[in-house]
Amino acid sequence: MEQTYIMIKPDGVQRGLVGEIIGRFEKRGYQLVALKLTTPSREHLEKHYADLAGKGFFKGLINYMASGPVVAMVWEGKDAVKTGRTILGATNPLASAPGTIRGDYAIDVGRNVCHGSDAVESAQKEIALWFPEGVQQYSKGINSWIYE
Ligand code: YYY
Ligand code: MG
Repeated sequence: MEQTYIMIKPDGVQRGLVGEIIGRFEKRGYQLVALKLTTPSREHLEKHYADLAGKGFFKGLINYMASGPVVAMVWEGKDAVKTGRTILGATNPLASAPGTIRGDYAIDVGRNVCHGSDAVESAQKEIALWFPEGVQQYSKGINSWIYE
């Protein structure tokens, strides 16, 4: 089964959106296989966002992401990476449809509440970076009511 790295950013934690965001993935049918509340170092965030190091917004992005605890999670299920991005909405919240997390709860791109891996390969890298200890493996009896 595919896994994706989903993170509630410091603004999502401060604004009390943790339960709401987790609930959307749970209710959709995805399975939580790793979860922690952690305040990442700038060095760790620079690794996570290494692909964006040349961008003008990079310094602001690192400052924002280092400003408080984040909720780091791994969600597992069919097509988890692409569907995870659909659940989050577009990078710019003003371009996100209502019904998505960003479309319901955010306005500015630099305060867009959540992160989701953009490809299976980046998901694997991000999961290894945030959960070097590994994730949980367990089966849920409800799966036969979610998957045919
Ligand atoms: O994957 P996603 O989070 O949707 O967007 P990325 O292009 O990977 O950028 C990561 C992060 O950077 C984005 O969630 C907000 C911030 N950002 C920004 O502050 N200003 C931009 N013009 C683009 C991205
Ligand atoms: Mg991205």
